[in-house]
Amino acid sequence: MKQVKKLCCIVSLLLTTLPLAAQGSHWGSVNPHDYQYDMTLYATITIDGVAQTDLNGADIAAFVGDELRGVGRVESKDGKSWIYMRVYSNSPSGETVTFRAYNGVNEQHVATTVAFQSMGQQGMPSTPFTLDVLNPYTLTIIIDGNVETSKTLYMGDAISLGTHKRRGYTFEWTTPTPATMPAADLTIEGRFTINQYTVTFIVDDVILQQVKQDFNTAITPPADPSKEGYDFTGWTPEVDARVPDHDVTYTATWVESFAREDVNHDGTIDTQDVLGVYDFMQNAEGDLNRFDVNADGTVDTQDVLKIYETMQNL
Ligand SMILES: [Ca+2]
Ligand SMILES: [Ca+2]
Repeated sequence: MKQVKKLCCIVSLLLTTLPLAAQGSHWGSVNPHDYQYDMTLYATITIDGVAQTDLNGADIAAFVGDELRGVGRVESKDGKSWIYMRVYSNSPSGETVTFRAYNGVNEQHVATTVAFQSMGQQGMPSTPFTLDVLNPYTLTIIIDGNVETSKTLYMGDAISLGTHKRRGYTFEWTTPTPATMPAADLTIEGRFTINQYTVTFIVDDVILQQVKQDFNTAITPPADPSKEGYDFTGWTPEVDARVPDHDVTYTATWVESFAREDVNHDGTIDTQDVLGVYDFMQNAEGDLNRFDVNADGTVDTQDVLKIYETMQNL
């Protein structure tokens, strides 16, 4: 029983000697004996740019890097209140002191920094200096229903929307896109819409077929056109299998059509064509296919006979 009582005494002694500022602070406590130098701060805060008249609940701590160097406590006198903080260091000057705040739910960012100076003082109870505390907010960017970005930003941070390009599609934002983060969570949404392009088929300067089609859908050309005295040789440029990312026009190309017997392509079948075949047989100059009237792969008297036969039947 005696021992229990003794233990209680030690515990209560420990509690009463703990620094006041450590009580209830989210940030823990600093042992002043670990440090040679200190400075004093008298601060007030803004939260998201709004000056705070009631500092109760403000839980501010000073850091150098990730090392806790001081914890603030709220003091009041004559109807005024301020945050009092001793900040410790083992360097008389040169360290940059940053601050962190906690609102009971979230850790908050503090934009203000102070250059450590041994024996230094920032602010006074009557004129405390201002620590700009910023609440964390979530920026969510949703593209076509999928979350592309979800990150923590603070009021005033620049919002980077990223670039959104897809071949054959047009991108648009469907919600406002502020340049900087407001003091609230923000969701920005955008979507891609497929583009349509005009696909045109032209025959001798006349539009044979013209349709607006979605990008990358299959192109179905019209049936091959025909005209007397000509053979259709295709579309130029060659018809794409699918709609490219621009309008396209295909134009019919033709070659004059001739009977196979009309080897000199003058529109009549006569002895001039026979002479043409003989000439090829002797010199083998020109396109064999053109003089190979019966299309058997060789140019010989059989081709001449074919011309004569046709001349007799005309
Ligand atoms: Ca001829
Ligand atoms: Ca032949």
